Amino acid sequence: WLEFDTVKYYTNAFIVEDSRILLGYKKRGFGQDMYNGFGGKLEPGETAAQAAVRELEAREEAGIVAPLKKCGVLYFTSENKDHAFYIDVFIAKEYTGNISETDEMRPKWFATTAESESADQPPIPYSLMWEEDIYWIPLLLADKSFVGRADFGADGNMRKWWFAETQFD
Ligand code: 6OG
Repeated sequence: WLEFDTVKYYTNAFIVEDSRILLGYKKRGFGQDMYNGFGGKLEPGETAAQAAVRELEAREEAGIVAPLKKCGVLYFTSENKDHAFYIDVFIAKEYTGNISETDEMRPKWFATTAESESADQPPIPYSLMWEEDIYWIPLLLADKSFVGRADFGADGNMRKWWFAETQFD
């Protein structure tokens, strides 16, 4: 059983179109060399929705403007961390702006249907993503809302997890 003094609050945003999803290859920091959505830690005085917009719009990450809707709540613990992670997940089904690489993230589109796969647009690379993503990304793609929790051991592997569909509004 793990106890944590602090929970750090993060956002994670995904752009999902009819047959593709935008992910970013993280070039540095936490989750380096893995694909993920675009997000980060809330700043003091900020709401999660504001932080999610800032992470996209302020060009800190992929330089994108998109109408975001909250679609998930995730909670993670790790035996290697002295804090737990609380993450609000956001989805946008359209965007404006040029998707561009930054110091932190290299964006790339992935196919969400077999028909839309191509050399440029491979299937979602679950083996290069956080281990629990495969449990909730399918709900995100199906336009469902979800909550879930995963607990990671000191070896970095997931020990226990639980994910469920829910409704926010
Ligand atoms: P920065 O350190 O870049 O914010 N994050 C996770 N995302 C997934 N899919 N699975 C996890 O399982 C995660 N733990 C953290 C939250 C880190 C970014 O990584 C996300 C943020 O979007 C353990 O500022």
